[in-house]
Amino acid sequence: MANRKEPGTDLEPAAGNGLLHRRVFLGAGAMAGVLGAAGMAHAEPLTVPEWVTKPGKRPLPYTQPSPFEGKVQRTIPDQNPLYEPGSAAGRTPHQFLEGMVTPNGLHFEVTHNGVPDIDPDKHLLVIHGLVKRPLKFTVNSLLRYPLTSRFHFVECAGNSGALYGANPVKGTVQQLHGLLSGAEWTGVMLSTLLDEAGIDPKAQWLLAEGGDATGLTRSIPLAKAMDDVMIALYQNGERIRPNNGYPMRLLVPGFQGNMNIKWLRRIRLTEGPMQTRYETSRYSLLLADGKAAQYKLQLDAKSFITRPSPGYQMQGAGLYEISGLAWSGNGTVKQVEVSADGGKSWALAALSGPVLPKMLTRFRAPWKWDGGPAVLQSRVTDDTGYVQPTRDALLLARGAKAQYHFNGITTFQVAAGGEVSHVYA
Ligand SMILES: Nc1nc2c(c(=O)[nH]1)N[C@H]1C(S)=C(S)[C@@H](COP(=O)(O)O)O[C@H]1N2
Ligand SMILES: [Mo]
Repeated sequence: MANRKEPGTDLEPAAGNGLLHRRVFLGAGAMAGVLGAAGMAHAEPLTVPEWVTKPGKRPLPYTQPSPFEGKVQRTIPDQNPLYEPGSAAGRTPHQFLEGMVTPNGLHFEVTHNGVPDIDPDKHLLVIHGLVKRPLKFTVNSLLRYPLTSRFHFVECAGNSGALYGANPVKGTVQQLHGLLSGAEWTGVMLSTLLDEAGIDPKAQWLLAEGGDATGLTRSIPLAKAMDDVMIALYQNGERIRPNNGYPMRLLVPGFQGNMNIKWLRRIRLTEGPMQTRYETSRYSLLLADGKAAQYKLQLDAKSFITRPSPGYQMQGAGLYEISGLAWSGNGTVKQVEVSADGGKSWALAALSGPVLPKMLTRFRAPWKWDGGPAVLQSRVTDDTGYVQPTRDALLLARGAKAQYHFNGITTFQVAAGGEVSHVYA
């Protein structure tokens, strides 16, 4: 380095209110200065903790997280009496997680009529409608096809819907944005099976149906199905869990979570969309004039900070790492900016790779908190050039009736005492 400074002084400002250049993450010399900010001086002899003095426990056949991590749980609200029995949402605790992959036990869940108890040996998937040869598959016959593994997020179109509300919800990122998870999915590309069935040239859409009590059905454009839709059998290396669609689910990367049909039992090729309940009265974007936007299926780029976030208590002025998630249903995260002064100035965050299309991307930014009030925001730009809008801009464009697809900027206020809360900018 040409103009080398003493460790600890190499903290170049990148934006207002203490945001530092992401360069501090690169290079050992610079890191030494950064680590010095949080490391505690050590002088006394090392003591022997109790657990070092005796043999530990025998291993378990299927392990669980440490009991000391007991607070890291999905939140499951009580049954809403207005909805079908078994209707439930489980939200991912992003405030406690790191990296880009959600552990299977913490993957969010939206289930409209309970989780069916499916015997994989009795489950059938049928492909019919506008095809030359209707086909049926068992789990075992599907497993004989070439498998593909891809990392993709799933996000409910209702995720973050509370941010359309007039008053900011005083909640954690789990409450605000927990209907979102990311995983490595392995399965058979739907195009492989459709090619085998032989597509009738009249087919432009397909209907996918779930094998649960609600028989959830959604229409999917055939072009999307032929592009990157997968029949997923594995989630992060193990068979998909019952609540996420065991033994097989549809994965429709970047599109509304609701289209990722769990417990998939039927695909019917059609000329047009079928206007099912879940694409008309629900999960459609209601415009200001009361009409629904037809087929806004892709989820636009979005990001939020996971740390520090509400529930997190700052431990005094000094160096912190801001960490968060960014993603786009339209492509790949190009850049993430963070602000500590409510959007007046922005610093580029470092993207912690791999940065993959239609997958969560972890971003990080160094921040020297001066102990005073700060207003934290993140803003993603994807590779289509789309920039995440402010909440005000989104509300203006969407009108007063919108419920779904909220992707505006989230704002967290850090009070002088170090308490973090969700606010509107
Ligand atoms: N068959 C069926 N598929 C379904 C659902 C359902 O209730 N039944 N819920 C949908 C909704 S609304 C969402 S957001 C996603 C959530 O996927 P996950 O539960 O694996 O996170 O599954 C979708 N697929
Ligand atoms: Mo959903």
